[in-house]
Amino acid sequence: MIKLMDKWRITNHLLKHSSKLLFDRRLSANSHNSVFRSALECSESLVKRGFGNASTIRYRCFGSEATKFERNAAFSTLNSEDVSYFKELLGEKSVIQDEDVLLAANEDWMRKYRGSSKLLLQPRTTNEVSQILKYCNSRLLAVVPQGGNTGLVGGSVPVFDEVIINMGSMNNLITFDKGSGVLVCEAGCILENLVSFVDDHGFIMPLDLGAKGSCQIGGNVSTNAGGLRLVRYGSLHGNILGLEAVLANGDVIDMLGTLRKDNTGYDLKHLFIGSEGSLGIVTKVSIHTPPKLSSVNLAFLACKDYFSCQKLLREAKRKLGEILSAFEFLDNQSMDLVLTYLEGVRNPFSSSMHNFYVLIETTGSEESYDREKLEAFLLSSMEGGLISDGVIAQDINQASSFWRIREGIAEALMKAGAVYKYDLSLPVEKMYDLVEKMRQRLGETAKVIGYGHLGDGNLHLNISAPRYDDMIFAQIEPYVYEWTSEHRGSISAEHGLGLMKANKIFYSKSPKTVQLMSSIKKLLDPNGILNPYKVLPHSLSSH
Ligand code: FAD
Ligand code: 2HG
Ligand code: ZN
Repeated sequence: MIKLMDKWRITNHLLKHSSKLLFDRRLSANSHNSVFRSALECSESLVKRGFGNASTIRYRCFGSEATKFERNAAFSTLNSEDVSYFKELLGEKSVIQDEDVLLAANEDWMRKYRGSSKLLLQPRTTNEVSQILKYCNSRLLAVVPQGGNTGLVGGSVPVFDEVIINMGSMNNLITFDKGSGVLVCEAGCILENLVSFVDDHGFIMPLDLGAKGSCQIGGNVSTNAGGLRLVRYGSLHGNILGLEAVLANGDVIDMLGTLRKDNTGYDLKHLFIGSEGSLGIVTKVSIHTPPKLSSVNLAFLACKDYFSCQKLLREAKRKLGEILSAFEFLDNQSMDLVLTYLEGVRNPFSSSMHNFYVLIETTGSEESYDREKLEAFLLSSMEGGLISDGVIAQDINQASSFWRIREGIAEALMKAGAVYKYDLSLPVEKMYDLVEKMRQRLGETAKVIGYGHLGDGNLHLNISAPRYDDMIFAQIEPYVYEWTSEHRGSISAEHGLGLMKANKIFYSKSPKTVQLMSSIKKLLDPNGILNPYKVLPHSLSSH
């Protein structure tokens, strides 16, 4: 699907490559998939840490303070009758007690959080999910809904012995309207498969993220995942037209509408978007997919300082407006990490002396118009000194290699050792001050790297150290949350609160808001069996 290529007329030596290819992200998606798999493989080598088992009543996790709290004593413990019930309901094959499978499902992608569940269930229908939850609720068995298990806040794995309800077997497409682009599918569909499917029909998914090869649309909806295209298509609160969810008592709530407009009272689907499996299990979703446009360009640019990145963003929003589809940034330290730890990744620039890098993607329908716009923008940005070097992807491979640098940072961090991960919304002007402050605080003890979705004001602050260390941790928290709160930011821009930040919610939400959230939780899940210990502070969620 590689399309025509035109000469980029600007001869300015700063932009070294003067041509570009229109490219198709589906191809690059395939390469990301293998990138992602290798990330999982690489994490195999990380040292295993033993913590969090059902016989003890403490749970310790790295990356947030060494949290100690008790298993909710109101919950029952799984017995053989429960297992027999599930086997009768789902069939033997969908009731998993195999130790190796459980080991993987008990542990998150970063290998920071580990539970000790003894049972994983794989429902195939909404009715099965409903029967499972009805039974668990009556027995007071706690559960954790699990999608692709790529979450980064410890939300997708059990804390103690919760039953894992894995949604991977609910992976059917239900309908696709080729006129409106409305896709209705089951929650366990893998994002990348949906990307390919709609692409074949001339549409694109309105979200894209590095974990696309494993994450599921139900997981995306439940975390309200942001990713690389939010700057263009907005959040899932806008793109999800409807969903079906099963409540803790087994009631199936059908909100699977496909309309763009529906103001018939409270729009309850929004409660399930971003609630991280704490209010219900999402079983089906209806999503609006925009038409795929023919003209896509990707520029990898170098900037001398953060101020230039900021200014470039302002200019891009003004001058590229309707064709801007991604605006991502990474600092020099992020680039170093990727070059050091990922095989086959090359710096697009011969000099490695740049302080910041920006990826700008444009997507439009009129090749010559889009090209002229981008050229004019890059030219004026160079003349204005905002860009110190730049390269435009010449073909699909080059475009993939640029995205590989940006999307590979999380994987490189995993390879580098221990990582403290923060996902913050901040005013763009202030964002990088925090990275610098953290560098001052940590000195030589750890590497501080900053990158993220600059176009959305979303910083991914990561602190990388050879091993987890309480002294390092004490320099990071609570400072990072206090600073974010002082600057009226959010302590979770897109990853959610999960277990990591359940007790930190007050940094971003007022007590009354949290109280109302807790009342909603109690209304929908009075026994608190759905993803306990996550999202809400433990003081409010314990029974
Ligand atoms: P899981 O990790 O399995 O679950 C996440 C949460 O949702 C858990 O609380 C779980 O209980 C709940 N859940 C899952 N499925 C359901 C369901 N059907 N019903 C109810 N609750 C459910 N995130 C971003 O926002 N933007 C990014 O750019 C991004 N990039 C990433 C890159 C990499 C390499 C990795 C590893 C992760 C990235 N993430 C990103 C985080 C993660 O991929 C997203 O949060 C994703 O949406 C999680 O989907 P999942 O299917 O893996 O869900
Ligand atoms: C990304 O944008 C993901 O690459 C991961 O959200 C962020 O690793 C992180 O901190
Ligand atoms: Zn991100």
